[in-house]
Amino acid sequence: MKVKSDDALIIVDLQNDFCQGGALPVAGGDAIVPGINGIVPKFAHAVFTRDWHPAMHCSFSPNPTYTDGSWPVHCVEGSNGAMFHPGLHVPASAWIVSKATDPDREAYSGFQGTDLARRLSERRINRLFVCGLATDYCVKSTAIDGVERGFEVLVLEDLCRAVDVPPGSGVAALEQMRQEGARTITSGELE
Ligand code: VGL
Ligand code: ZN
Repeated sequence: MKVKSDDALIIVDLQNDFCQGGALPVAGGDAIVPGINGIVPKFAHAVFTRDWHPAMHCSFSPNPTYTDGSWPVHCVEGSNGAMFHPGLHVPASAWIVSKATDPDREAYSGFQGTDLARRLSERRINRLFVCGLATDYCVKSTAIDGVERGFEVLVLEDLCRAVDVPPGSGVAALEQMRQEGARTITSGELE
């Protein structure tokens, strides 16, 4: 599959807190970094989203269950945990989208409460290739939101990892994305 000039790559939340040693580690999160670095140069447009919470975010709990939307404190704006993984190559031309910045509102999708949609249409983007963390939360939500907003969405299955609580939610998320109209592909299919 050829990458075209009106395609955008969306790299979701490849941040320290979602990787090994972080506050909310996603198993295998670090392992997708080299693969992502390998495909970023194929795209004329690369969007890096980041979870960017205020210190008192509504999703934070001292006893998080994960499944009810409560999480340990993570990705506090400006903190080391909120920084992109140190191995991730973020080009100077990359565009960074901060989300879930409102203390009272959760936002898993990169479109929610951001100018992502407007900027994609300004640049006449038609297809979105989505990868990153986590498959069952922010990747899923961003991909489905993209479909609903009229984009053709392709999820790079091998370059995503899931929280997977409860177990199986990663696989279920991929299935749900397909049902909602996204395609799942692997990075090896990209020319
Ligand atoms: C995410 C849980 C809480 C994600 C963000 O990036 O998938 N998951 N906040
Ligand atoms: Zn979060």
